[in-house]
Amino acid sequence: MIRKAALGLLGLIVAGTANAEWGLNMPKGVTELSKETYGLHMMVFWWCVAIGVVVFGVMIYSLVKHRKSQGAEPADFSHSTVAEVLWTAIPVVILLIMAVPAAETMLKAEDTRDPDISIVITGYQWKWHYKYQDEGIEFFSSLARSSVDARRLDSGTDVNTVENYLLEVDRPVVVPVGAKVRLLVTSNDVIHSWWVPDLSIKKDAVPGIINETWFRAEQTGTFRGQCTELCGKDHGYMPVVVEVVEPDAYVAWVETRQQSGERVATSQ
Ligand SMILES: [Cu+2]
Repeated sequence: MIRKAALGLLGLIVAGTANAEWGLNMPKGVTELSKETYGLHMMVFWWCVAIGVVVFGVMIYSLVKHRKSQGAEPADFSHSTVAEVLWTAIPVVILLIMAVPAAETMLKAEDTRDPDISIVITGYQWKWHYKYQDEGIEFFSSLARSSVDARRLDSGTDVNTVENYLLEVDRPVVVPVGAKVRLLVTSNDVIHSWWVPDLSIKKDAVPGIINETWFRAEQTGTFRGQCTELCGKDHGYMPVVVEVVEPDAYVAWVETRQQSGERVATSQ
C-alpha cells in the first residue's frame, strides 16, 4: 500500500518535471524589478526556512530530551522577562531586515514617472483592450482562434496538441525592449486583473478606477499571462500576451497598426 502510494507520488513528480511549464517557484522574470522581487521572495523564503528549523529544532529537542520517562521535572517559574524581551526583539529585527529592501522595491514599482510609452489597458468580459496613448493605436486582444475552437464541447481536438492552449491571443501587446512602459489599468465591467509573471506585474482592473504600474523589459521574447481576478464564466479565456521586440521592429509594428486603421476586434 505504502509502496503503491510512494510510486504514485514518484509518478507525479516525474510527470511534473516532464511538463516544463509547471515550475514550483515564481519566475525570475525579465525586468530589473521582477528580479528584485524574486530576490525578496527568496530572502523571505530562506528566513522562513531558518525560523522553521530553529523553532522545530528547539521544540523537538525539548520534547525528546525532557520527556517524563527520562525523569524530567517540570520547572515552576511562570514568567521570564529575558525570554519575553528576546522573543519580541528578535522578530522585530527580522521584520526590519525584510521590510527595508521590500520598501525600496515597492517605491521603485510605484514610480511611473517619465514613461516612453503609455498603454491604457481595459478589461472586458472576456478580453482585453489596449490603447497606446501617443501612437493612436487601439485594439481588442482576444483568445486565439486555435484555443477557442479546441475548448468547445465535443470539439474533437485534444487540447494538449494546441500550442499555448488558453495562453495565446489574436493580437498581442507589442513593446520595444528597454523602454519604460507605463500601464494604466482599468475595467469596463467587473474587476479583472492583468497578470504577466515574467514582468512581475499583477494589477487589478477595477471599473471607475485607474491603477498605474510600469515595466521595462530587459530582453526580447513573448511573455504570457492571464486574467487573475475571477470575472465571470470565461475568466479562464482571456489571456495576456506581451511581445517584447527590438526598437526597429516596434516602429514597424506601430506603422502597420496605424495604417491598418483596425480599431476593434473582428473576432468575438
Ligand atoms: Cu477577467
